[in-house]
Amino acid sequence: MKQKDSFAVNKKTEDLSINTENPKDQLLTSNQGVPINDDQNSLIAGERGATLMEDFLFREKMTHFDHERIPERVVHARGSAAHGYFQVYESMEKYTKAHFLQDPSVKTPVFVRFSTVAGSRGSTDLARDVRGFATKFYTEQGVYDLVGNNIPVFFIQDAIKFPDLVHAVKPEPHNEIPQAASAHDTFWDFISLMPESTHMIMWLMSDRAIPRSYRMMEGFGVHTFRFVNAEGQSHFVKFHWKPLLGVHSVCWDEAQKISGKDPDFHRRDLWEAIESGAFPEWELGVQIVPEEDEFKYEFDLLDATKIIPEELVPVKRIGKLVLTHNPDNFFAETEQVAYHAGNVVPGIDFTNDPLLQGRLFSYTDTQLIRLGGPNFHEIPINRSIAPVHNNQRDGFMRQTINQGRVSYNPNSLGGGCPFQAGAMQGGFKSYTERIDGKKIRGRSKSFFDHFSQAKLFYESQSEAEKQHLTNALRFELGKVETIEIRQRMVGLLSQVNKTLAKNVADGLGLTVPEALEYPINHSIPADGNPEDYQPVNVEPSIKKSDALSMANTSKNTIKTRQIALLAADGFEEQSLQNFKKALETEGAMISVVAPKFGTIKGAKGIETKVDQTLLTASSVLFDAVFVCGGSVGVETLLEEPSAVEFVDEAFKHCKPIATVGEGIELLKASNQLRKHLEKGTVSSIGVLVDQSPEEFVNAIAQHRFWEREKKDKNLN
Ligand code: HDE
Repeated sequence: MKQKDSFAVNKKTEDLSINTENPKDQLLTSNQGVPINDDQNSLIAGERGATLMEDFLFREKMTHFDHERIPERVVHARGSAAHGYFQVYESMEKYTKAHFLQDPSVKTPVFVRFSTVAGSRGSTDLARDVRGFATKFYTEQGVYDLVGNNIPVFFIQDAIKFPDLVHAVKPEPHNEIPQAASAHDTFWDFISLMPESTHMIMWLMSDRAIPRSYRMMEGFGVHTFRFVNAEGQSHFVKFHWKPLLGVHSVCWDEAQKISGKDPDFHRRDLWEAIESGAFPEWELGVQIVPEEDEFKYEFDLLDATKIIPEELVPVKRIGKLVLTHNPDNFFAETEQVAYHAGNVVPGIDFTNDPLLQGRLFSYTDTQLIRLGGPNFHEIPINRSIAPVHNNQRDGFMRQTINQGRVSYNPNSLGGGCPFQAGAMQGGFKSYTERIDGKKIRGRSKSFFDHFSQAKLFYESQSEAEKQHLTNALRFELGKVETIEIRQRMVGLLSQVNKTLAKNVADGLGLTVPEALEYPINHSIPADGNPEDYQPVNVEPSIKKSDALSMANTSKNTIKTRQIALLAADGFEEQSLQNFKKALETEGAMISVVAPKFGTIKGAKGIETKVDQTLLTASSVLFDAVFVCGGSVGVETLLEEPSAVEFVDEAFKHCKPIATVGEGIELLKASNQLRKHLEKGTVSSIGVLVDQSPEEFVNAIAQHRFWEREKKDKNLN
């Protein structure tokens, strides 16, 4: 009786499946709908007796629980997703008949899942890894999936090597070590024998592989696809996602620390941005190449280890993706969503890229086991919003109750339904590509240039980026125990850039081979002649591409940046208010960080709520830090080693730091900061003493001041 009363009073519920208006719907039931009287105790034989087999409620609950997990994805197991929409800017009818790319007034619903590749479901977000960027468009012509990554090229050219690649990068099979990391022997053993992976390795060792946020990374369709218009004409197309917040990364030392402080850093960042109404946005970009230009370039459009430099074919921005709401249920949506590189709609088609062709098989195949049978398209998150009519029937977990006796075509009993869709009804027709060839196992010679774009990438990086890339290789190869593998990698790197190879070799205590011999390509058939499989030297038509360096990304906003305001009792109120207001006006997220929770009292007695303590917060979780003035407050902070560490680490990670008045004393408590303060050149490297909030806003928009590393070599 008592319980009933409290239930009646507390009518508010977060469980949206419960109808709070209908008392019957508020009752706990079994899966058969039988109301449950006692969900606290098992049915037992006497007060201290054994549980009875008859307890069908216990059995049902426990059996369901025992089966609550499904196999995780074999790759991309760890991910986070959100709902939103896509809207095209202007009709693309010249190139494609895809409906969702025609009408600028149409908002196509989407579900986007971001992921790391190698780690398990419970692994850290900040692993050095490729990020998946998969978009499901629920179009009126059916589901279109753009299943991309945040790196525009791939490790291998032929899908048949994918299981080898994944076996090599996953934890080693004898001891399941290491988790979510490529820094181990089997990965680099494989890579050192696969020259075609060199370009991808440049990207993977760059800071692109440790993004600041999912919201601040680019996405790429990787392969060349086709647009097909209503006249049946085809254009080659490469897809890009361009984040409106710019492309930004953290540094490696920071990434490793974030993995401990908050392994859900990216997941939380995405979730919180959307909850706060700061909806993540990307523009869809396309590089379009006319059919007649197929052989115009020094690389093969079908080779997924190559980009089309933006200087050769500019990226045209054709529409916007906005993520507007978080999933209601992680399992039902993020875990059960099934993307497929082969889910295309009329107007979008494939090319013969052998990597893409292999993917067309793999996705459904893996989902059959992961989602338990052939009906996973009926799971709500995977359902098409366009009506589905066909003669497929039955199978595990079938939801649709098909009526009638006709499940074949042609039929007369069903009036011939469902009819095939002709051109007028938008039926999908594959592009009628001319194919002339012999059946072979092999690879086109046009795929044999493995280094020119790796060079292009490296040469296009800023000095800081080159340094990070070098250090990443020194770290990763430093974790490799087999010296021969390290040596082989140095040999491969020497094909890209001699300084890079030398700097990596130095760190490993090795030397670069004098003669630049081509590395042996072991990816050849049993009776193949190694001579025929050597990489070929191609002179790239572009030597440097600005689009490849994150240093050239847009730096005009501090929206959603996390800023810590370090303060303690006795802080100076006016400047804290001024900075807080200026930062919030620009859309930054502010946390007052103090020695303990509750409120802190300013010098004039004004109280401010504390959001984080020095124990729960850490500098690596923020983009910038402001140290409040006020002698008493600063004295207190100086007594807290973690407050000193906070600014010291923020400086080390090249983050903007600002302070006013006595706050400078906390900065001086950091050895490295003091040295720079004494030299008096700090504002050029993002340390702002007694400057305006506006200056601080400008500094935060720069993201990082990597120049600091030039002065302190051993920082990243
Ligand atoms: Fe995938 N990939 N992949 N992949 N991939 C999967 O499908 C595969 C490749 C990508 O958030 C799997 O349902 C092969 C390139 C993303 O659910 C699997 C090859 C690109 C996701 C699979 C590739 C991707 C996957 C594992 C080489 C960028 C996560 C679970 C031929 C263009 C999607 C699943 C999500 C997932 C196979 C290479 C992107 C096994 C065989 C290149 C973003 O089917």
